[in-house]
Order: sequence, then C-alpha cells, then structure tokens
Amino acid sequence: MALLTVLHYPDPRLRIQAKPIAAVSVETRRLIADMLETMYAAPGIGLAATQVGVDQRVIVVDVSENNDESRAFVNPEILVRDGKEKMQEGCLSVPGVFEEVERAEHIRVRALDRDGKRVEFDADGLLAVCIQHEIDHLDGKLFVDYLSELKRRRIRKKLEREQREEHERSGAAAPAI
Ligand code: GNR
Ligand code: NI
Repeated sequence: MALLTVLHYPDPRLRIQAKPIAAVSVETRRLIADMLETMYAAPGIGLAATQVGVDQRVIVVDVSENNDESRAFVNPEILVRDGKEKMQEGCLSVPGVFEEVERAEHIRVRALDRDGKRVEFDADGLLAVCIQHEIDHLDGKLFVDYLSELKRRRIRKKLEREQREEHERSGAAAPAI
C-alpha cells in the first residue's frame, strides 16, 4: 500500500472530468487500497481518485465511528435525488475551510463495488452528503463552487498564499530581486 499526494485547490487537475472504468482490475483494487490508506491517514471520510491525480471514476468512503466500514465505488451514479439538506462540509483538497452546502437529503446510488459487482442502494445523512461530494470531484467540481464568488475568491487567495509559503519553507531558492 502507498500514501498518495492529495491535490489542493486551485490545482487545475481537480477540474478534470474522470473517465469510467471499463472493468474492475487488480490495478483498480490497488488504487482503492491506496486511496483508503490515504483517506484514513488524512483523516477524512471520503476521497475521490481526482484528488490524487487519477482521472478514473473511483471513490472511497467511510462514515462509521470506528473507521471500520470502508466502501469503494467504481463508476458511481446517482439515480434519484430527494429532499434538501444543509450540512457543514470540508474537503481534503481545500484544507482548513468549512462551509454549509445544500444537497439532496436522500439519494439512490448505482455503482460497481471493489469486486466489480453491480450494487444499488439508498443513502441519507452523512453518507448521502459524502457520496454527492465525491461524485462532484469526479466531475471536476468542488464544494467551494456552491459558495459565492466572493467567498471562493477569498478561499483561493488564502490557499495560494499557504502553498507559496509552504513552497518557500521547503527550501526553494528565494527569487532574485
Ligand atoms: O473528510 C471529509 N469530510 C467531509 C465532511 C462533510 C462533507 C464532506 C466531506 S468529504 C471530506 C473528504 C474529502 O475531501 N473528500 O473528497
Ligand atoms: Ni473533497
């Protein structure tokens, strides 16, 4: 297993539309294992392949208390959306930012599991929010896209500054003035 690097907003790779997986393979299962390790280490309750620079439609989630209910979905699709719910969201690709987002309260999901078996199920609460957040990543969408332009711009500036400072701290040559 391996820890993967999580891309941070506004990295343009977070805007790539991920491609469906033709068949769940041993490589897919390796990606899932690495994504789960990365998600638990972060720690987070979900992770999309887009966030680790892989343009394939794979997500992992675990919304359990004890981090012992990992789920992986390949080519996930939302078949039905019902009701509305506001929840405070965060994102490993937008560190330190937490904002309310409105999403469907209940969803019906179709996907392949890590064995390539077709699954279909209903989700609500945190699981429904998390799955919608992860599928958005596969479509190049981030939770900050639901905020006002002003808020998003502030968040982008803050993260750009943090990434610049991190780059300087990690020993990059100072620009000659
Ligand atoms: O760890 C995460 N927590 C979270 C909280 C509320 C709504 C969505 C999430 S997903 C996030 C991990 C992440 O960035 N997944 O893409
Ligand atoms: Ni996220």
